Amino acid sequence: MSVQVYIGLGSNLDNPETHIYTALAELHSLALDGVVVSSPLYVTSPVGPRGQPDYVNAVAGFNTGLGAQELLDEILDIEQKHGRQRTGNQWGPRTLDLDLLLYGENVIQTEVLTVPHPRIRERAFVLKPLVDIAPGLQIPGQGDVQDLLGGCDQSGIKRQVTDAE
Ligand code: A4P
Ligand code: MG
Repeated sequence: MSVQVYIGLGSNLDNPETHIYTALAELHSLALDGVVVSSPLYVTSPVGPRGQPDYVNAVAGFNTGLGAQELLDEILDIEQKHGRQRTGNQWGPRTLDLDLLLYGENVIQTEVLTVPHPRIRERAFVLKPLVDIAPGLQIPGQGDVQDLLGGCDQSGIKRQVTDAE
């Protein structure tokens, strides 16, 4: 079995760029062929409580042989390795957030897992990097990623400029 999956990465604490690059490397162990396609990094204005630092966001795509629940468990483990603390502050600052955005074309609703991720369509910080690596992708029940991005406010989304550029 091989399923194409997409993971959203976000960080706004404790050197976010390093958390994102390290997490992208860690995702390789979950990919069937070890290949992970990653978007550019974006610096994004926080959605949620004010007064928190800007985020760094990216999206990764790969094929996996893991089931959806196994994959969720693995990404929650990676979050823990990055010192993620759940403070109960919804949408509050975090060292690393990994969201399972899409698991093939599956629609999944269990007590602990909702796929597609419930807030994809409202979030330019997810849609913009997703369009970069998967233009034309259809989100089950919601439509084309590019159309969804066109309906979002993209003003708070800036490409991260790295030393290499
Ligand atoms: N869970 C259910 N479905 C999923 C899924 N598809 N992927 C459950 C991942 N987890 C899923 O997650 C709580 C539980 O959700 C997990 O244990 C899992 O069983 P969490 O990471 O503790 O919760 P959270 O991330 O704080 O909440 P939520 O509502 O998922 O937050 P979001 O939607 O991820 O938003 N602003 C910018 N600019 N950039 C950001 O990245 N992120 C957030 C968090 C807020 N504002 C942001 C950003
Ligand atoms: Mg989350």
